[in-house]
Amino acid sequence: MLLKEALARKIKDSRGEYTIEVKVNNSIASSPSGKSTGKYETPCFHKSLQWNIDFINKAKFNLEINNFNDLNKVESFIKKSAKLKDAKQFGANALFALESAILKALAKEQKKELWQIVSLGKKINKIPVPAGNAIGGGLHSSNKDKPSFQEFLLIPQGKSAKENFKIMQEAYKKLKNQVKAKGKNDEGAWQTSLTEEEILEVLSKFKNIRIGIDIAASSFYKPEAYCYKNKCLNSQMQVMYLNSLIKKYNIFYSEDPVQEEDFSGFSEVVKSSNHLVVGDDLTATHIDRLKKAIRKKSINAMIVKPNQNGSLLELKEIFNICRKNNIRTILSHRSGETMDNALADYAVGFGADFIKCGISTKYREVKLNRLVSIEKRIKS
Ligand code: 2PG
Ligand code: MG
Repeated sequence: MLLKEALARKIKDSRGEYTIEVKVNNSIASSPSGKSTGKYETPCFHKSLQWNIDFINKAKFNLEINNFNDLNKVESFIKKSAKLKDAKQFGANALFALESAILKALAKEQKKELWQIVSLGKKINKIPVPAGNAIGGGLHSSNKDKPSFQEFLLIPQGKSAKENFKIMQEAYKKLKNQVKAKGKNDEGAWQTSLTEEEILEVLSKFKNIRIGIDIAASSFYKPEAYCYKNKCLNSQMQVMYLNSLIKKYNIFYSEDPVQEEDFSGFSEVVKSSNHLVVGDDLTATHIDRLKKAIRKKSINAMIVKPNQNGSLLELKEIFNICRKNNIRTILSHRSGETMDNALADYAVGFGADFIKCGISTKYREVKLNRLVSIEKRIKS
């Protein structure tokens, strides 16, 4: 495929904030945006959203793109023409939307699916398991008496993506009354006044569902202490408190249990439990942070967010490093989402173990539906 030009424009995300959409030939891709953003995330845009839009609209690419690895040419072009040391300085949202639109156009031209382009034709042998946010607190929720933990995730144990989607949806519906829901939050998860323990108590009654939590601990870490509604805990107490919850409620997955600078605190959680200890703000989808977390044995699972990095080539490398080091991978949406469903293609194509993309609202359902249709295609 000869990539001549791309068209960029601004669109609104699910939170009503502006983000970037890029069109290559007739293929469209866009980037989401986060609210509980990690300190180490790549900035979304270079100088501003408008600067990136103007740059893309004026660029004369003239690049021959025939497979996933040819994104190298795109990144070199950007570095040279925007005079950057690293393509990521272009801004993660802008780079991701551009690369994603290029791959979608390539897929269309080669009459393939996006996930086939991403996997470079390798045989796909697994469909990622969804981890769906059902109940929310922290920065994503607006009710005053919300829990401090940001997300309570349902990790279904069905035999297929289709069954898993159904299990999550049914549980999500039941939860509305069980947690006395006060509307939905940014990710379509129920808002509630119940405490962390009361929510875990409810979740532990479901069969076929394992419990995940995104503590997003940096968001309530006031210098030196984790401050909840009714208590402040130092780092050691935070680890002890979490370990007691993990044990009592048989928690399968905990994301960002301590704040994003605390590699040793993460290691303590890994040492003292045998569940998935997931880095998100800690690792911020960056290779160097991942390598440090591996050296320090801080995690055994990692969140990968395309727009926390921007480069799909680096994302591929991250998946390779994780595989070699036995780190489970979770490809994740953001709290501000678009209708782009490519997250499912990337999760399948890169071979992610899990996909975190919510349960409810059209922005989340579109990704789960895409996962189900990819599964159907692979099985047929
Ligand atoms: C997270 C994400 C997605 P945000 O912390 O894992 O759920 O939130 O997009 O606000 O960073
Ligand atoms: Mg997180």
